[in-house]
Amino acid sequence: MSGLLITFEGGEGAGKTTQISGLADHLRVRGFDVIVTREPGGSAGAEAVRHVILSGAAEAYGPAMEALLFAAARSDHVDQKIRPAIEAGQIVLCDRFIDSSRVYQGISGNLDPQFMQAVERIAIDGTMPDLTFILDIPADKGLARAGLRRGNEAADRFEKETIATHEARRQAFLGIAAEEPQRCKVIDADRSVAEISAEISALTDNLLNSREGYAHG
Ligand code: Z5A
Repeated sequence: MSGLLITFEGGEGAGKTTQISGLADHLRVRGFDVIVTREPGGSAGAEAVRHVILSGAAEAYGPAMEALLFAAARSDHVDQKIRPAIEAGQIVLCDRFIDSSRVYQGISGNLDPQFMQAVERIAIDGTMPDLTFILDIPADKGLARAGLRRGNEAADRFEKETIATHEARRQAFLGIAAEEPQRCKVIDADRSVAEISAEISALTDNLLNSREGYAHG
């Protein structure tokens, strides 16, 4: 039986990492074999590229360069980790994936949609998420959470951008969800961790129950 790919998307501090951990626990209790991973990164080659991108070292070379670096990292991650796990029947929970590139590079970077589609196609080579949770929160609230967690550490390449940029990205994520309602579920992330977890677990259970062979883990 083939596994599943479930991705988590949204702005900074939306709670993706927190919710992935909660869903992993829920699914493991149900008896599923779960792996948790993230982008950029998740495989040795992709983690090497992660540092280059998040340090801001590539920023000066423009959004197309960054889009290609994210795609290179994603290609390695899909080949080395995600696709083998799905083929082995595991449920892969991934913190950010294609929608982050569509929003941060494609829309914020104002890149040609055809360029972005071509790059995405090469990077994932047919490995699309089965389900995507878009954690939606006003940008100022998400940034405040991310700031609290970061403490005295410096903001990264993306965190230091303006509230207006973050809010535009929020709208871009909602736009993707409106275009792909079957795959993307918008989750109100401005609630307690427990409330959000309960909704995400229920939606995931619905998907699993609808797939033959998954009903009992
Ligand atoms: N990027 C890109 O441009 N293109 C791409 O293709 C990809 C990525 C894949 C990765 O940064 C950056 O790369 C990202 C986009 C860009 N931009 N930035 N920055 P990262 O991996 O370092 O960080 P992130 O993905 O942005 O994570 P995050 O937003 O900073 O955090 P989060 O995972 O969404 O949230 P969290 O760690 O679960 O929670 C944050 C804090 O809030 C933490 O202290 C929690 O305890 C707290 N929290 C969580 N939930 C709640 C609730 N419900 N109430 C109150 N407090 C909460």
